[in-house]
Amino acid sequence: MRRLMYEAQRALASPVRNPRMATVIGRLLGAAFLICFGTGLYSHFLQNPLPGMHFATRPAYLYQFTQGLHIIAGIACFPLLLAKLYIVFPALFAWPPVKGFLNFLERATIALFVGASLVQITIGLLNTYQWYPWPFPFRQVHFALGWVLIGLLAIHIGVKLPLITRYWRKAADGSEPDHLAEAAHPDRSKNPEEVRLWGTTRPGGITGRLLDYIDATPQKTKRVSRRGFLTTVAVSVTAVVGLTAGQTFAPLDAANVFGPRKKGVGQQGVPVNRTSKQAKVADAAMATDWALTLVYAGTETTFSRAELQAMPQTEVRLPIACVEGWSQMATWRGVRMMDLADVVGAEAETSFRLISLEERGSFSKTQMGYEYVRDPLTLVALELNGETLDLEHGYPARMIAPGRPGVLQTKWLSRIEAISA
Ligand SMILES: Nc1nc2c(c(=O)[nH]1)N[C@H]1C(S)=C(S)[C@@H](COP(=O)(O)O)O[C@H]1N2
Ligand SMILES: [Mo]
Repeated sequence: MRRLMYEAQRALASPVRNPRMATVIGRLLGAAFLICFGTGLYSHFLQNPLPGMHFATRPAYLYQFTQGLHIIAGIACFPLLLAKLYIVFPALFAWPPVKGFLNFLERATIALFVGASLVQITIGLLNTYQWYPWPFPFRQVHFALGWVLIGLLAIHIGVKLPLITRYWRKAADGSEPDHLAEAAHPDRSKNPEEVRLWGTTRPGGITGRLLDYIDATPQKTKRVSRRGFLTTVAVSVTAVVGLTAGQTFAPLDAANVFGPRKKGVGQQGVPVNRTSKQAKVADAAMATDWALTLVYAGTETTFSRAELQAMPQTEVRLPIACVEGWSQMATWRGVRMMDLADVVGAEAETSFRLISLEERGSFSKTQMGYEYVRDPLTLVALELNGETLDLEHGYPARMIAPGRPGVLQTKWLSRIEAISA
């Protein structure tokens, strides 16, 4: 077995399978993980703020930017993670598989790390397509796994720190170290003990034929040069990012082949995530007696649509920036939220609860911190792109505010209640 494993490693040896390459790809992957974690936390706390948390409302595209980055970095992880696994693949054939307790812990955390990473980026990607082929709640699991991954990343970096620091820079003479290949080729190893131990004669019979097979198949992989490998990784990352980033980054829209949403597609040129049918609001939204109720200090004030239209109207350019990574800029017109707050006499630091006509659904009730209430760009919108708001975009009235995730831009508004501090 030992010999078989050794031969497997030898056969898999390649110029790209070395610790320098593992470090180069590893730090890109590490950076992508950190970006995903940071932007993910930001998105999470916007939706579930801890008591006393407040957020920047500007720039207005802040969330479009952070969440776009989250999805782009997450998508880039696919080729990067595959590249990393390709590089360290021969380590699977180390024999004995564990050399003591610490080594066991190290290998177990790596196994967990790889598994959890694959699950995380896969469910994240499927979520952008609104496809949930699993029985658990996506957000909670994605959030929890994020913490698990950051912990495992810290352990992994800690354990590999000596290697990482050693191979952080290119060797002084410009050559790339060939650590794994060296270890796998006894004839090239500097350790004579290793050479003597492994010898060169092959066993016969089945084992021998298996070795012949292993030795013959990876001929192609052996020829993978470092430059070719890095080019492949770079092209793959550029391709997967370039072909999806257009869903949030307008200049790349034409190349948006795989991104689940296209700009300009949908009623009034804006994509729709949840339809009036799915939300079961069509009847209530089209009812002639619809009115928006504001509740402050126990007093209810109602505004019919005509009354809202009679108030001063403001036009703003703000994006819908969905947590699922797509975003779309649009022109909205309606009543400033701060004007409504003033009409009912709300104090400057009053936050509100936004309640939709939609009766079920996790976004039928959301909260709006006073920093958004008091931002002059925050509107109870009545018009979109120069027309009366379409039913699918929240008719009779919907909330639109700068720097917030799409899920908090409540459609089909019904009530706006002050949250007593
Ligand atoms: N009441 C209600 N409002 C909602 C939603 C919802 O499910 N119910 N979906 C939100 C989500 S996830 C997004 S991205 C935006 C999309 O707005 P649009 O359909 O006008 O593009 O609406 C938000 N407002
Ligand atoms: Mo969304």
